Amino acid sequence: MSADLVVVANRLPVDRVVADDGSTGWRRSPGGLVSALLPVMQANHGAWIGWTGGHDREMDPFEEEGITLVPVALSATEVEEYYEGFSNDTLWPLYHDLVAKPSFHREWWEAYQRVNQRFAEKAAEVAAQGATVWVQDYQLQLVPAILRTLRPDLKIGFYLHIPFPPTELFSQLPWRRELLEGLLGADLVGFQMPGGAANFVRLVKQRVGHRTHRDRVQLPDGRIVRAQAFPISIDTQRYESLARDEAVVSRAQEIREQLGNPATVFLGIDRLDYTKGIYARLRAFSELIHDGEFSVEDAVFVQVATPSRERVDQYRQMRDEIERLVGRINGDLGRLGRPPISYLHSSYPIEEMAALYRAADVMVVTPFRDGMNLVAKEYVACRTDNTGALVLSEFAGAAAELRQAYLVNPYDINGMKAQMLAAYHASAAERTKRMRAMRRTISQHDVARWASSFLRALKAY
Ligand code: GDG
Repeated sequence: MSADLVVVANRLPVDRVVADDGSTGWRRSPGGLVSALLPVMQANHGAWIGWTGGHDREMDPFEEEGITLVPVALSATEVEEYYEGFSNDTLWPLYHDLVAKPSFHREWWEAYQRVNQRFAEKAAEVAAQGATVWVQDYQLQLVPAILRTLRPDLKIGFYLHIPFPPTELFSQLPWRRELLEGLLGADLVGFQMPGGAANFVRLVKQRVGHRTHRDRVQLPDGRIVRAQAFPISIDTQRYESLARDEAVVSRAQEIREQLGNPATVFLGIDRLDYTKGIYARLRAFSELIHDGEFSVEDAVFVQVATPSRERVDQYRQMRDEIERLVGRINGDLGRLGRPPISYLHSSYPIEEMAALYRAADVMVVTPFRDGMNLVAKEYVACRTDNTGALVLSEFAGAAAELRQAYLVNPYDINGMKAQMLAAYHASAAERTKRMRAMRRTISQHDVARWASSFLRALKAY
């Protein structure tokens, strides 16, 4: 097999499904990355290398959605050490400003190296002569350098979906130099924000000792690596047309009725993750009721918390803390049939997500640190009538583009309360003015444009 465009990601773009008769098949995973990349991959004899999500035996490549899928097998121990361990309990907290304390374990690092080697070998096997390989995200930062050694003929791009931390934080990592050298195997290293790219270049100079100039790193062998920002986005049109769909419109109406037709519906939708600031935001909302700013008849908060990484300890603890808080708030401030917070620990089809976005007057997105945050952009895309208000953390990448949101510092509960209240009281004209401007931004910057601008920059190299 020889593919001209190869994507290497932790997960394949499909999920295994079991039918009623017990037979198994594959279904395309939800998410913008998959729908943005599929058309380019279909047009370029594409191959996608990734883990299936289970504890697998070796599996042969197969065709699905017009591209070749190449499964990578992970043992149960590797899932524990490479994925839950090094990726999600070392790198994830370290790259998100130490919102939680990262664990450093030498066995996890060894598994991370081993698994990265396996992904790189697969890519070397399936890529055609001179092909383009695009490696995705923090789980695979060693792949570019391993792949370059195996296949110097390839064009290699890397994209980091999460923030790249400041030098002082990154430097805690016992394997900091190896990770930087791993990334330097790429021709182009893409980040969400210019700040991440600048952090990377500074670290390379400091820790690896290469010469750098602006967004360029000069390697001793003459090769140049560029580090640039490519802020990711969503399939804007898809969300707009979903939001206009009749079934979605009437479901949005029904959601408001089920909530008891309050004047204002606040909404939060997040993976249940400690970076997302769910606890502080619910506390801020409850204090507004407690302070008498509005009552449970006036406003309710719907919080969807999608289950995530449930085998990692810190996630279990955080879930307990949030659920205790919700219970306390509803117990203290609720009335019969009127809990101030409707908390849903569940995931939903995209149509239900669009209905929730349509049903919400104020969307509250308050991560302590977030590479981009697509939920904020999806909300804006679904407000096709220019209504609604967005409360958004300054520390989400999305804040650089969605300047007309009610921006907050999620560490400042009083500041957050003030902005939630400003969004609550804003006139229809004020909300429309802000929403219209944000909608213009995301209609011009969608995920297809993100993918094509990265690939164009890589090819132009
Ligand atoms: C990482 C970075 C960066 C959530 N619950 C359901 C559901 N979702 C969808 C949302 C959204 C996506 O998941 C979450 O994306 P975010 O960007 O908000 O956050 P992360 O998962 O942390 O993503 C982030 C992103 O990568 C892309 O580069 O923006 O900063 O952390 O699309 O809609 N979708 C469905 N049901 C759910 O219950 N269908």
